[in-house]
Amino acid sequence: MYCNQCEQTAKGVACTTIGVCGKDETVADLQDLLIHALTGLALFANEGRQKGIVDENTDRFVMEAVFSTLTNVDFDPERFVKLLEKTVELREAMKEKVAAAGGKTDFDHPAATFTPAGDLDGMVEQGKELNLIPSLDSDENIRSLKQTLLYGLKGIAAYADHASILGKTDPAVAGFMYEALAALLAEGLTVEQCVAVAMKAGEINLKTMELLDAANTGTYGHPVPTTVPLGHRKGKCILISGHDLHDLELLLKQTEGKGIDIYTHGEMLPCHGYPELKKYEHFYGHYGTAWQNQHKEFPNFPGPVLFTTNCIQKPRDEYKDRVFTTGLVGWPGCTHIEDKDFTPVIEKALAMDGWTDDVDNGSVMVGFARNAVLGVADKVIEAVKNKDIRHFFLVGGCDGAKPGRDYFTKFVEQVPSDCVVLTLACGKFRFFDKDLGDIGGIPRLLDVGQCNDAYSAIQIAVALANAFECDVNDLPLSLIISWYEQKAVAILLTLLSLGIKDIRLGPSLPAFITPAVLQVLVDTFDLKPVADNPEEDLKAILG
Ligand code: SF4
Ligand code: SF3
Repeated sequence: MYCNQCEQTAKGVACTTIGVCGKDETVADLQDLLIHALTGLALFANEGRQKGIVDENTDRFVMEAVFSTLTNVDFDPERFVKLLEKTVELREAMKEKVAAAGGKTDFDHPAATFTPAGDLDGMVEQGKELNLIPSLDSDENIRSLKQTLLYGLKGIAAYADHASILGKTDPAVAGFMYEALAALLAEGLTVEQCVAVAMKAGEINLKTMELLDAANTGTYGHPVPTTVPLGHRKGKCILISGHDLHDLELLLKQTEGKGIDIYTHGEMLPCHGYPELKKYEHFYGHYGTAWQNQHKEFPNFPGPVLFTTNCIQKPRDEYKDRVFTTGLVGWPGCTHIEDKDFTPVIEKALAMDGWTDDVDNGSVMVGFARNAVLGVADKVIEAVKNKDIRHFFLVGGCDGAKPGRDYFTKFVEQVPSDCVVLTLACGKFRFFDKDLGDIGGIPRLLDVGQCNDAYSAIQIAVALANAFECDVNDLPLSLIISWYEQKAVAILLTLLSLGIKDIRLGPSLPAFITPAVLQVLVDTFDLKPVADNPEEDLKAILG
């Protein structure tokens, strides 16, 4: 195996024997083989697009399959076998349609004719032989850019999948997915060509996140500022993790009147702000922090845990029997709920003790997405004009286990009192419970939402730029981004495609970026790694 798609990759180079995330060689080889098979399908689907062929089932399947290879989503080898078989089945069906429409079908790349072995072991062998990442290109810089593109595509697939679950799709997104997957197979690309496709990925990701925003707010209303208890109350309980709002709604409906309280974990925290979710009386509070702490936190939660998407870690034996998965997330040996009937989770909750006391651990505020923030835009603009607010910092992105991530905690702690911090995604758990007070009634810490709500943060920045009649880069706004998995890569590409400069990225730069590619990013976008300490960055930004 050779995987370096996430920030915690072994030795800052690549995981080659076992993933730091727990992904073993079997799953790594199957995931690589799946990407290979999908590039083959993409050759035909991309050609099909030129002939006006749009197959919604294929579009949806490809998003699910690509999303399944994102870090900390699916660790179950059997599911990859099925995805591989289905990919080739859909490829052959697409090939027939393309042929019937008079399109090109004689692609000579091996991905176009790939046949999976008859069993899991055979497929693992094929994945090993393929050696996907090293084989992407012989030129290390082109390979680096192709990896950037591939990982950005994984992020796009995640957002597209979330949006389509709530009925929002755009054929242009899948069309680009095919074009870009096919581009991974192209030989002789230049750096400029690769950068251009990566920038287009950023644009398409913005479109995809806009779809997801419309899906979430259209279904559940615009988030409103909401206080969320961090303690618990006596009673049976279920913890829900991941990012999927629809799964949460189904769980809330299925547990109504059963005497079970629902608690959010990780990226589900912002769900408390949605009117159509917060209306449930048994949707009680939030438990725990970011994904990397689940080994410490889950043993102490007296109920089952339902995972809806990333980030799952290998469940410890002491709680494995009460971890359930649904949707694309999977861990071998954990009960997977395919049909969204959460009865096994409910039965588990009823069989367990639940909380036996009431504990007040304080609370946090969520719900400062674009509608809420722009609803008080006048106040914000006036505060900036009066110099009550000097600067905005967007401190957000993924969390992770690296010790260097305390940079983000210290950064927020040291932000001067006349500055506002916007945050989103699970990186917020480094400081989410800090009381930063307010500036003239505007809270100094505003939780915009999940990583899935990056669109909302971008819209806030664009609206401020419009109000001040300036470019986003001329706003008193700085982006301090923490990354871990590939949704962050997609968001970064979006920010770059919007021409946003001077982003500080940490805790370390991606292992898949070569020095030459980094130089292109520095020269074009002033992208920089976070400094060793926040004082240095704050001084550089605020002068
Ligand atoms: Fe390693 Fe990250 Fe790949 Fe897991 S996803 S194998 S930790 S690089
Ligand atoms: Fe976090 Fe996995 Fe990226 Fe959604 S939950 S931001 S890491």
